[in-house]
Amino acid sequence: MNVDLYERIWMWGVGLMLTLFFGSTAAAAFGHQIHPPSHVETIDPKTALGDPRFRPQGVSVDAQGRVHARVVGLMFLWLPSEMTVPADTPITFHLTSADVTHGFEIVRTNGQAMVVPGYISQFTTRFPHPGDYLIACNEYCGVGHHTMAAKLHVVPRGQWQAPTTATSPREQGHDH
Ligand SMILES: [Cu+2]
Repeated sequence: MNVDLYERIWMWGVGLMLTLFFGSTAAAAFGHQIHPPSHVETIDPKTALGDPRFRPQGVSVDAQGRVHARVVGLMFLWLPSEMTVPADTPITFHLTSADVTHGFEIVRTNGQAMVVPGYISQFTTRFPHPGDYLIACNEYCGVGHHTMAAKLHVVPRGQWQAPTTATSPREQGHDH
């Protein structure tokens, strides 16, 4: 088949661009674990603080040994205001808001998600470097917005102690 030279150049050019675009998306997803946070699970913001999916708030370990961090945002604080997680371990964050939209940002990491009332934002990330990280609110939420902050302590994996939470047998079946 005779394809004009210019047409052939364009076809190869388009092919190269598409490879580049899909390749960079794949590299971000599989190489750097950068995934868009999910917002599919719903929750009633009025009862978010007492919702079994957010009890206990803070860091917990599930039956499979995975580490979860459950955080509720409300004007003008993150609950809990302090968390300790192990370095180099996948941490799944579950976030929701009890009032307005907030922005959960673990400064200087790729941990970031919009926190929308009525929805549970979820993302999984790992922190290679131990240290103290600031969790800020990056979505203007009212007069006290600038004070809305929390602390994340990332400690070497060997030094981390899984929190022992007093979970009653009644609540154990509700862990998602
Ligand atoms: Cu805010």
